[in-house]
Amino acid sequence: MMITAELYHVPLSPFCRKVRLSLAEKKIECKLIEERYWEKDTDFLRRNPAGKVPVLKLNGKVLAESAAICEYLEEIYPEPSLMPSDPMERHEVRRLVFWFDDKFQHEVTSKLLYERVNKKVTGQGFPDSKNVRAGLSAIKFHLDYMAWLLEHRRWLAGDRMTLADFAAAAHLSSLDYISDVDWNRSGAVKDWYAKVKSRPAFRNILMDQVPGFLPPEHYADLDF
Ligand SMILES: N[C@@H](CCC(=O)N[C@@H](CS)C(=O)NCC(=O)O)C(=O)O
Repeated sequence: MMITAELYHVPLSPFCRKVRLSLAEKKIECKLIEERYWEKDTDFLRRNPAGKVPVLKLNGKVLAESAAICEYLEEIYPEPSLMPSDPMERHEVRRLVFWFDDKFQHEVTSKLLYERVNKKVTGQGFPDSKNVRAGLSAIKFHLDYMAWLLEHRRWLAGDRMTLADFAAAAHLSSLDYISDVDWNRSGAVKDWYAKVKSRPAFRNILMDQVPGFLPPEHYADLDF
């Protein structure tokens, strides 16, 4: 059966990027539709009453919440798999997906990306320097934690690439677009990101352009 997929998204949203990566890894072609979620369009709110992106329209079905979307994709398109089969290993993937989408989001992404980009795009004024300082300090702890994980494993959640790697790479790539990741802090994290970044599934994300924000040269460079 032919698959039809449309993703309502914004380019630098890590939640949208995680879904884009899952779709691309599973070779599901998807039409991207930019959604100005802050304008709270009624059609958009009908699709997702939470008023958040991503929203995926897949074969006529409307799906919301990035974790729920990715698990659904995994269930109906199990190959290539982004979840291990062992329950404890699945738990580790989910723990790390939440680590990035909850803790990292709260402590880093919202303090840097939202301050520097979302505020400007949505007309909410200038970055709060206190938040930016807090984000720049917190990202160091997170990079060190990733480095520690990668000392023991080939990928973040174990010896295979999983959804946890996509969740982390989605946040870090959005922050890299605004030059907020110090890749010199850990060779292990840099090598891991080089591996994820060089996957065909990542290509589309490296081509994103956000008007008013120019990415650094290394952003799309596989040999950064
Ligand atoms: N838990 C949601 C979070 C999605 C989210 O916060 N998306 C942001 C853009 S990065 C958004 O749409 N925010 C609008 C709002 O919170 O009203 C998910 O994983 O899908």
